[in-house]
Amino acid sequence: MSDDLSPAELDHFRQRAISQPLVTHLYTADPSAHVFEGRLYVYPSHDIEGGVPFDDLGSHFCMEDYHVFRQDTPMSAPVDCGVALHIKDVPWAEKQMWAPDAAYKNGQYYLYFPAKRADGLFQIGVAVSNRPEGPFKAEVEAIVGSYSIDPAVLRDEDGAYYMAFGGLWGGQLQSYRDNAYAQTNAEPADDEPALGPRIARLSDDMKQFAEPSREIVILDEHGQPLRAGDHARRYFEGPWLHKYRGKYYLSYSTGNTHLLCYATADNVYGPYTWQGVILTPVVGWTTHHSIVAFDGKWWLYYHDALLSDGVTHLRSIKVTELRYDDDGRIETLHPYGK
Ligand code: FUB
Repeated sequence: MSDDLSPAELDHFRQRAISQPLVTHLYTADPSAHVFEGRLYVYPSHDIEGGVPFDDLGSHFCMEDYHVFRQDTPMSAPVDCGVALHIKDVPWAEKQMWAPDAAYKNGQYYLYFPAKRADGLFQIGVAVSNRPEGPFKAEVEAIVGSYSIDPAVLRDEDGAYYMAFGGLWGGQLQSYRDNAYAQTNAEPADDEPALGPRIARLSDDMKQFAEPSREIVILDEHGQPLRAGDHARRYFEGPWLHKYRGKYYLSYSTGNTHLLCYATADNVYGPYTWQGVILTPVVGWTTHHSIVAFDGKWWLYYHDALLSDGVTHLRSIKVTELRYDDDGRIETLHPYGK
C-alpha cells in the first residue's frame, strides 16, 4: 500500500487494525518466528532512520544490526534480548542488513542474513551462537554461491535443511541467471516466465550450500509457470517455507502489488502451484512474513508501517492467528478488516 496516507486515513487503519505492534521502542520488520526451547524467538530486521534518501533500490533501508525478541506465547509481550549481531562485526559486509532468518541444529543456533558487500552486491551470511538470542559470531566470508536477499530456512522432517532466498529490484535477483551475475540481466518480459526464488540444501555444518541453488518454479492453475507480467501472483521477495499435512507451502510477497500469497508442492524444490492470498496490503510499501505453529495453532508474523504514520522504512512487527480450511487452504486475512 502507498505510504502517502492522510491523517484521517491513518486513523481509519488504526481503528480497524486486527493486531497491534509487538515492539514499540524500536522499529522492526520482516519477522522470522521460530519455536526454540519451547518459546517463540522472533528474528526481525531493525529499521532505522539513517538519513539515506529514498530510491527505487531501497537504499533507505539502511539497517545496521539485529535484535532478537522472545515471547512466551504469540500474544505475550516480547522481551528485547538486545543486539544479536552488528554489521561492524561482519567482515565481508558493508551495509544494509535486511531480512534475516534463524535455524537450530545440534546445540547451535544459526542466524542467516543478507547484507551488501563493498562492491554493492548483496550476499547472504551466517553467524553462529549457542543461544537462540545470540550474540552471534559471523563467519568471515558470506556463503559461497549465495546472492540477493531474504533467506528463509526450512528444517524438513528427515533432518535436511533448505534455504529459499531472493528478491527482485533492490534485492538484485533479476541480475542473475543460472547463479551467474550480469549487470545486463533484467526482469523477463511480461509474457515470459517470471523469475522464482532460489533454493539450496544446506551443508551438514549449516554454513554453506550443499549444492548450487536452483530456481523454484511457481505454476498457475493450468500448470503453466506464472508470467512475469502477472504482478498479482508472481514471486517478488520474502519467501517462507513451511509444511502442513505433508505438503510444502511456499509463501511470499508480490512486491509492487503488496500481497502475501502462497503456493503448494509435494517436493521442497517444487514446482509449486499458486493457491491464494494470505494477507491483503498493509500500510507501507513492503509486506513480509513468517508462519509458525505454536501450541496447536498457526500464527502469521508480519509487519506494517502504522506506528511511524506510514513511513515505509520504519515498520513494526505484528502477529495474528492463521487458519486453514479442511482442504488445507489458508484463509485470507485483511489487516484492517474487509
Ligand atoms: O527490510 C528490507 C527489505 O524489505 C526486505 O529484505 C524485504 O523483504 C522487504 O521487506
